[in-house]
Amino acid sequence: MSAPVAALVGLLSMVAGLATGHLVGGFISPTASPFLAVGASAIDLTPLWLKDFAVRAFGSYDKVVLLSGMAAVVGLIAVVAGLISPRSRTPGLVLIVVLGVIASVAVLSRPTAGSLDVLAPLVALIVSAGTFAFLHRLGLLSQPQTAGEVVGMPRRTLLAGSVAVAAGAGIAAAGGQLLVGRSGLEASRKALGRIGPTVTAPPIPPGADFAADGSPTFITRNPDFYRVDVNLTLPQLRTEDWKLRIHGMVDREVTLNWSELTSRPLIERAVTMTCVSNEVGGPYLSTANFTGVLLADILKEAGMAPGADQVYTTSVDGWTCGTPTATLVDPVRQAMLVIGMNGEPLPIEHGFPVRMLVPGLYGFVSGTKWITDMEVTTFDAKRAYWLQRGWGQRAPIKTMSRIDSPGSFERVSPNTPITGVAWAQTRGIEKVEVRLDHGPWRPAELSTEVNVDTWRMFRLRGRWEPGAHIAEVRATDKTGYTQTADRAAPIPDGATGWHSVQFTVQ
Ligand SMILES: Nc1nc2c(c(=O)[nH]1)N[C@H]1C(S)=C(S)[C@@H](COP(=O)(O)O)O[C@H]1N2
Ligand SMILES: [Mo]
Repeated sequence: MSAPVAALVGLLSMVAGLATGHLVGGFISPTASPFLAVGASAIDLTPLWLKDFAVRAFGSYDKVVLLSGMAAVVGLIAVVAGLISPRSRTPGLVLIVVLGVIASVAVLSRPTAGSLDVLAPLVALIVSAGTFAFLHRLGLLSQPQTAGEVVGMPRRTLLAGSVAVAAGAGIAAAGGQLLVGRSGLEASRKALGRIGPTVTAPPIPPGADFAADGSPTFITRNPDFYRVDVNLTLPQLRTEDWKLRIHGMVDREVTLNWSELTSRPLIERAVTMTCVSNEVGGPYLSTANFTGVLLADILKEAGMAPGADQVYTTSVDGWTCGTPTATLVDPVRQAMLVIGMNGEPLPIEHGFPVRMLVPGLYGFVSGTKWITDMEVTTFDAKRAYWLQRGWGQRAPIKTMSRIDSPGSFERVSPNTPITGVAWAQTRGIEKVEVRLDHGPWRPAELSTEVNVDTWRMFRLRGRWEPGAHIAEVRATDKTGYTQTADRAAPIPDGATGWHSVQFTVQ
């Protein structure tokens, strides 16, 4: 058959298979979807330099980019499957079987995989192969028998067959997508109602931000809170099924279920979380009132052995994180197992039903979402997910600051204040200075401090000359340390350097 027809046959068969697999995955578990499972495996296998490049180039769109890239690669292979089968369908079928096996391995190697999950890639394989055989036959029949002769009927049949396959695939994919994002878990999360702590956080004072002048609001709304994780699909973990096992170098193992955890004293605290991947001036930091149980109390009950220096935590989907034991029992820092965020149950994308939070540490060494396992161990014995991929072992949050207004290359009026945020969790912000056009540093006004584990806003008022300007900012924390101009990349343990913004006064 002709190349375009062969390519179409290959492409449609692949789409039909993947869409049906996605639908079956929707019924079993999102990670059973062959397409999503291959994507998730790709994330885990991506070499560091590529991951780094993807985050830098595409920011939080890296997952969309990954899925589109995968679609392009799979599409290309599908076209090849068609092109290598101009007469016999065998070469194409062999290629489809190879892909089916790869998808099955990807599905079964997901940490949360159940044995039923393999049904999704199997169905995908059968549908793909069946569609290929069917369309291939129609394709052959529709070809001119001898030069110049066109066979009318079968060509129309090929067209009808193709349209039917495409429509069926579309419906299956859409159905799968609906099921993958099904609202069952969201409903049971909502049913928990407001999370009422035993000890509520003090109200946020009115002077805690300069939002009216362009700083972020002190509390970040849950939907606006930055999100960073390696997940293509969100773990669907119900409170009834949640359990946390604390074991390893302990005097006695402790296992907690949801009601055991939530019947303990619940404290609420405002904390600013930060991601180590945040570039100078970047968006990966947010603040919320977090409600949870003090980890120090739970770890005291378990009794940690003196030689233990790492608490190695695992989420339900197998992501791991290593946290220094000392930071978890520090009475000042108040590390928590978090169940509530701004009065609501933890949103699913932020770790529902339970996550870890350690003020002062970047999220990758402290913020385990969907947490189910806690092993008391040593840094020598176990290496966590990001440590295996070149990031640091111990990562306290660095003293940093960011200008939020004026925005980059914004045109503003002469009396526009320069505002932004500074953060130095556990130490607190002492001073923020701003300078214009490399002139002298000028102390900025600071917002009311809420606690040392949260960000603090700054504002510099003035009348700026018309024309182009560059503003720079640097913060000093309460230990007396002032940010230096030395630029460091986020990897391995956090970016450094002054944030600067160019703007024009009209
Ligand atoms: N299970 C799991 N927990 C995780 C991650 C992850 O990929 N998987 N990412 C961590 C990182 S790098 C950060 S910065 C914080 C971000 O938390 P947030 O998405 O709630 O802001 O979660 C941490 N916890
Ligand atoms: Mo992070």
